[in-house]
Amino acid sequence: MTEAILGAHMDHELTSQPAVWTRAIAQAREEHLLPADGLRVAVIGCGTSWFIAQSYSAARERAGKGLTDPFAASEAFLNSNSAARDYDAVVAITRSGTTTEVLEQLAALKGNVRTVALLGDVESPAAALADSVIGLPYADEKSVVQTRFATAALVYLLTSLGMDLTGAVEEARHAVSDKVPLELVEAEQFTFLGQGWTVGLAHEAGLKMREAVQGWTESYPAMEYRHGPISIAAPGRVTWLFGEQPEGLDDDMAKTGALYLNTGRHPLAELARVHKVALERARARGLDPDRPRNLTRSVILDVAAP
Ligand code: F1P
Repeated sequence: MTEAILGAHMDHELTSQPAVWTRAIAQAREEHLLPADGLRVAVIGCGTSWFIAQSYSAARERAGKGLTDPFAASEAFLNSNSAARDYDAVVAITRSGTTTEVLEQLAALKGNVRTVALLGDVESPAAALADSVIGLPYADEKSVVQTRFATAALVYLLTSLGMDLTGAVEEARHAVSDKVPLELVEAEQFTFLGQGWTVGLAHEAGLKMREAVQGWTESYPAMEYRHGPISIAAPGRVTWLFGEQPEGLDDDMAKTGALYLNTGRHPLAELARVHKVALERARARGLDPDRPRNLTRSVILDVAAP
């Protein structure tokens, strides 16, 4: 009997990101399904999808397109439970379209606030509950650990804000195929940092390493890092920055002895690189990121129907 290759789905899915992003860019340029500029928007999701919501919200608001707040679906203060919020529209991100907390929010908002669901599975319950659907079925995945759906969703969202991500696609081709150095495979600990829309990417990178590798990871807004968390930095550990570097951080990192990565790659390509590193670290530890410990494709809670 031949042994299954660990993370075979994740491998295929993360490697396909440049091609999938190209489709997402074209789709976003064609469609106009997201809330119009100026509207007050909440963006909800769970797990990976929450971190994508954070990135999009920071980018939309900083692009001057209107107030945009990200929420973990379970902690969202939306119009249904707080009139003061007064959002014009809610965007829900969910690959599976079955995550309980997201479905509960969509059901509560129905008829009150316009909702848009960004989905991998366009036949899912979320599709039936949302007022409109942005479908990325070609980005859906077999691996439990999300890679290309999350990044394709963000590529779609950022393109809708007018960002040109064609350069990121090119850089990602290398990021997903270049060999992973041994020092990254063997490192004891990772901390990810970002600023603005890349803070969500840092959190997502940390979650990926926890899900795929069961590893000790942390993530922070880069300017927060020196307010305590830098004490974790030490030889054999890695601090990895997405995007712009806060002034002087390289000097501060040099004193710690940790490996400091500030590659200058496009932040989306950098996240694809983290996917590749996570896969190689999982394999080196005999772990299968397609079926991570204690995780399922989505979290479906045993609650009364909304
Ligand atoms: C959300 C999610 C994933 C996580 C795990 C459980 O799924 O929290 O981010 O990795 O697989 O489900 P979804 O709502 O985007 O389908």
